[in-house]
Amino acid sequence: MNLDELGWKTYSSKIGLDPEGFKVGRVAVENKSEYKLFTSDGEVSGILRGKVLAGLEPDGFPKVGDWVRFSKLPETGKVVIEEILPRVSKISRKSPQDEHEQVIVANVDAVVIVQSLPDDFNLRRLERYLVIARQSGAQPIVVINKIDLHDEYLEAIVEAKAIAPDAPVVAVSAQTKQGLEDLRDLLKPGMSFVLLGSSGVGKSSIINAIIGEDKQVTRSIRDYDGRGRHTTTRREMILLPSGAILIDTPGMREVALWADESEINRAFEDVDDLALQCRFSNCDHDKSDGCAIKAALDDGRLEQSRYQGYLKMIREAEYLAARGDKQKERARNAKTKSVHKIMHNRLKQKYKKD
Ligand SMILES: Nc1nc2c(ncn2[C@@H]2O[C@H](COP(=O)(O)OP(=O)(O)OP(=O)(O)O)[C@@H](O)[C@H]2O)c(=O)[nH]1
Ligand SMILES: [Mg+2]
Ligand SMILES: [Zn+2]
Repeated sequence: MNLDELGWKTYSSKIGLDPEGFKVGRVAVENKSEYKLFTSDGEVSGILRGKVLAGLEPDGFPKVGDWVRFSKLPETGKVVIEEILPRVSKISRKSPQDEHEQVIVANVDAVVIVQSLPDDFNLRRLERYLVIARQSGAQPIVVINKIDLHDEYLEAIVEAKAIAPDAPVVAVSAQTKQGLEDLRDLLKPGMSFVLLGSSGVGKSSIINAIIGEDKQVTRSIRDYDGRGRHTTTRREMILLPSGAILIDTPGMREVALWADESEINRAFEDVDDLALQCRFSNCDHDKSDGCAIKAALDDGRLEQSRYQGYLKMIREAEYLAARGDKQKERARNAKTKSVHKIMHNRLKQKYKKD
């Protein structure tokens, strides 16, 4: 492994860093207390220095895709992660447990959003994934899988393109390998990609089909009972022979947004453009006169379901924004407290010695 095979060139060109004088590696897997790192010396196991301090920051722990600086621990063969290098992108969602930001993976160049025919193709969900991708700083790519199960997949491509005009949309079958070349062409060497999508859409199968061996575990479709059991249980970085870097993830049950209003508006340019055409700048898009959105809903230029999906996301963003201020305050307090405690203990030690 050399650093460029891990995507260092793409990363460092964005961040302007030169690893001269320190050792860097990339987080390939997060285990409970250890991290599998890919480094120029191969695969190593890393533990985190300053775990307590890392835990005070909402996204202070290393995530798959992170570049880290490490030092060697003598004898054990393990290394210590000293620092997480700046992230150029991060995929975040709202944590199902505590409604904080949860970083799923870091430093990816593109998000491969996977849906499958016939049952998991859903435009409203696709819109949510597109907002997540936009918010992350990575490019979206839309993959429609299992086209062997559905003859009318061309329609699905047209529908997906309509709501993701600036993203490549490819239709594939991981089983028959149809369309796979189109996807492979998008997976450029040295670039990092994360596959996102519901459980069972075939994310791991696509990775296996691309590398041509059954590396990732997949499950027989008979075993899918709709209760949302995941086959893939952890995020994992996989280096393709072609030089592209993929991250497989467990299916998301709920696409909980961590996004702000401006990113949502960018993903809904059509709605945003309409709002600019309303007669009054403070239009409520409900009872106001001369509302361009209402007009477009009436004559079918804007689909009701798309508009409702948009409103729902905006409400979620407003809720998060309102909570965000409180959370920041709490995090600040927690940090001050712990720093005080550390100072206090140091003083106690000092006076003991004196
Ligand atoms: N017919 C057909 N079946 C497929 C295709 N791709 C995947 N499958 C099947 O769909 C099932 C789920 O595939 P996985 O690759 O495990 O799905 P996943 O998205 O990785 O699921 P999680 O790891 O649980 O998130 C398996 O039984 C696959 O064999 C396809 O293109 N066509
Ligand atoms: Mg999987
Ligand atoms: Zn209006």
